[in-house]
Amino acid sequence: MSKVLRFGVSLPLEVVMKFDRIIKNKKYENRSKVIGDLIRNFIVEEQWKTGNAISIGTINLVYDHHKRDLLKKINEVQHNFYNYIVSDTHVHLDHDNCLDVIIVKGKTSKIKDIADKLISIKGIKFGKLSIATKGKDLK
Ligand code: NI
Repeated sequence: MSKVLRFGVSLPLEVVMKFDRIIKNKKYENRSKVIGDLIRNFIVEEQWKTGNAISIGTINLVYDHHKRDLLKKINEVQHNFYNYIVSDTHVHLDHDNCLDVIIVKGKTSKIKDIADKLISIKGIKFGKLSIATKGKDLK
């Protein structure tokens, strides 16, 4: 198990009171877990900025499958970057609309590039990239 360091934080009372209300609503048991999560998020976000960190991400795409050439273009982008694509799950939302959840793994800069290429395809109604971390360097 890794060593633990305790440290004090000084904040205005009203900030702490608001913070405590929020963490109570979010079902956290104590401040340490929340502050730890915030610090880990901060570390991961800083790693993304370098673009070199190996990350895992999900790209959500919502589109009308009747749109001309749309499926072909989505497939083309994925085949162009096949070694970064972990999986592609397709959900038929209704008669017209589909959701693709594409899991990608690789350098953060490449993941963002692939997401931009997919989301910018004409006919995509909604597109969003969510990047996570592989968690390897986090305790
Ligand atoms: Ni469908």
